[in-house]
Amino acid sequence: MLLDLDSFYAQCEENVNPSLKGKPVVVCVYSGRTHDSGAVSTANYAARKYGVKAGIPIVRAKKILESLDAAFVPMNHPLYEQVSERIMETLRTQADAFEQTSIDEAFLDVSERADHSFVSAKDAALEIKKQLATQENVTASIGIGPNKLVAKIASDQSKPDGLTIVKTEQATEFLAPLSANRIPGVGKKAEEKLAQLNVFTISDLSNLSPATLVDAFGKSLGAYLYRAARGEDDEPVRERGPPTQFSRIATLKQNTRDAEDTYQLLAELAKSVSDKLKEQEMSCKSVAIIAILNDLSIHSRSRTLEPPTSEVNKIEIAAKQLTQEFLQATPEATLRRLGIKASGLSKEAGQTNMSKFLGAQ
Ligand code: TTP
Ligand code: CA
Repeated sequence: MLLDLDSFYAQCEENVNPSLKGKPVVVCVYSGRTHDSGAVSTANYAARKYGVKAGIPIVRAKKILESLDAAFVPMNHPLYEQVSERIMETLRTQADAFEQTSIDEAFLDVSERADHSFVSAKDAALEIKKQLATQENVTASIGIGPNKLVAKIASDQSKPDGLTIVKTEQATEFLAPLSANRIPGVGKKAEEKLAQLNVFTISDLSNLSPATLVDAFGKSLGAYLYRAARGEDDEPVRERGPPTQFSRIATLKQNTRDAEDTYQLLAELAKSVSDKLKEQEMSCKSVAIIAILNDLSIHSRSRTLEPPTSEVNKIEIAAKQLTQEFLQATPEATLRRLGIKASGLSKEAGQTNMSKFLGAQ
């Protein structure tokens, strides 16, 4: 399964500022040179309808949307990172193997838990969509296929909020009419070369011999394209590098600005984060709370723990203190959701083994 969040930065902005809902929203990277100079980072689907998309100048986007009540918002990367981290953390728990490929995209191998059934995989995808909608109020487009290549191409088939399932025996038929540039790795240059060979669709590509492809693209890319045209791919879904943080987040029973109202939830979140650290035999150097207020703004406060720890009590105490301090320092804040993030992770190496060893004596 490949999951790709729809117009990701724009959805994050809409959730922080619900007055944007329904309007064309354009997320802008201002270069700072003149008032409007810079480029569009992304636009929601209401703006895309008119041709506004990533990469075009802000000035052009403003012209296109001139007569509409469009919103132009500056890029707020820390916000998108926080939302992404929370979503990825949830998704990771839904897969046998998980591979995040960008801030808003991930592969989930669900083969085992779906019992190798595409019907069960579809149910899993619908469940994930529902969870994303209720927990984060975002939509995603999902592709399901027999391998990463087909899942990725399928995820691009229907957007936004799409779900495209391509079973093993449907793969070649599904791919045949699609433009060859839908194959990941086929950029402008490869596309031009393919056009010279009279190749426009994946079906055209599948008619080229291995020798022709290797001649044109070299051994590695040539062989890849030969297999891709047939829907063949055996790259495993795998976690990239060790995790750098664990976070857990939940909604309070009711909005509050009384620290004591949050203690039970913080205790549960601390337990969950601590369990995860222990399971991975890791400790954290830093604990943060993530506070989402009733206006949906996101705030975070962190503290260093010396020495690094995975102990539930230490994490819980730090989180409670951070929450108290945050509420005291922010009189207008009313909490809606609360999370705990453990970061600065390291393997609990020699020391634990030594204490285990001493404990066993
Ligand atoms: P994408 O997944 O490519 O785009 P998207 O999520 O906005 O839209 P889609 O519904 O088509 O998936 O990229 C993810 C985020 O990366 C996007 O929200 C903004 C950022 N981005 C840029 O800042 N500049 C770019 O040129 C692109 C393509 C993306
Ligand atoms: Ca996306």
